[in-house]
Order: sequence, then C-alpha cells, then structure tokens
Amino acid sequence: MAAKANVKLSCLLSRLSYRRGRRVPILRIFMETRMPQAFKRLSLPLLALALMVALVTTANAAGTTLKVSLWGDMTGIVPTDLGMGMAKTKGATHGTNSHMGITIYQHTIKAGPVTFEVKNNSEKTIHEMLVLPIKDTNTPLPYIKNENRLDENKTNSLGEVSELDPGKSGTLTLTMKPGKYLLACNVPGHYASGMWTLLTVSP
Ligand SMILES: [Cu+2]
Repeated sequence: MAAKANVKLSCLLSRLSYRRGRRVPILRIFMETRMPQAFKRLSLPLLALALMVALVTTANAAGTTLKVSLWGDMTGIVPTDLGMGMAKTKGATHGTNSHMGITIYQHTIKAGPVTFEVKNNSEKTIHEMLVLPIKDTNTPLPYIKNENRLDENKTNSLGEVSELDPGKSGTLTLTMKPGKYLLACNVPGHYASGMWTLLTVSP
C-alpha cells in the first residue's frame, strides 16, 4: 500500500514539475496521496477505539442510580417529636415509624456521580428528599423545634428533590464523596416521624 502511495506521489510530483511557477499546497499533495491509505489502514481500529471510549465515558457519566421511595400519609396529625430522629434511634439505619418513611434499595453505594430517582408513593401527602452529610449517627442534626423540621441552613444539604405531590417523581444528580449521609424528608413533622434513612458512600 505504501509503494502504491509513493508511485502516486511521484506521479503527482512529476506532473507538478510541468506546472512551473504554480504553487500547489503541500497539504493537498499529502491529502491526495498518503492520507487515504493511512485512513483505510487505521479506520477499523480507530472506530473500535472510539466506540470503546464512548462506551466507557457513557458508563462513567451515568454513575450510580439510586431509587428512593417516599411513602406514607400523615392522616392529618402533625406530631411534635416522636423521638424517631436519627440520633435517637441508636443503631437504626432508617426511621421505624409505620406511618411514613424513606426506602432505598442499596444502603451503600460507590463514590462518584449518583442520580437519585425519587418517587412519592404516598396517597395524599407531599414528601421531599434532602441529602445531608453527617458526621456520625449519634450527633443530632440542627432542628427547629417550633417548626418541627430540620434547620436546612445549618445542615449543609447537598441538594434536594423538593415537595413532590403524591404519585410524582423527581431526580437529583450529585457527585458524592465517601462518607455518611442522611436522606430525609423535611416537610414539617416528617423527619421526626421517621422519614429518614442512612446512606453510606464508599470510596
Ligand atoms: Cu415526608
């Protein structure tokens, strides 16, 4: 193939010698002779490589998907403090109230991009999901008692899917660092009612 290209090149060059004084861009000569050959030889491996890069990139960009179910109804009563907050139920990995809660199907995920696919499966109650970094499970989170909810200004929430109507879904994508997190609903009374779950992000 290289020989063929050289013949073509020398042909071209000899043709050029008849056109004295006329400048032919060197790039054009190169394009007409070497490039097609080089492309033909490289096209298949290049295509394979491009496909592999695309696949790997897509896989990384997608990261982890975590399905989150918000469920349960308040039945009209807003509790003051049912004692079901994270720091008050030692060793628990999630709230244990039977009226409402947050359910995730993986409690440990890998660091990197995480897409939270959140659905409100309640019948008539608005719910939301906050992602809160926590030091440990024994330190109470800042709480506004008279409003029955977490103090969002002091919790360093990474983001939220806020106030979903019953049956509605929302997504949130975050780049998660290794550590412990709490997923919690901060509609008044809901966190205290057990609407939280722990999430561990491993390196
Ligand atoms: Cu809620």
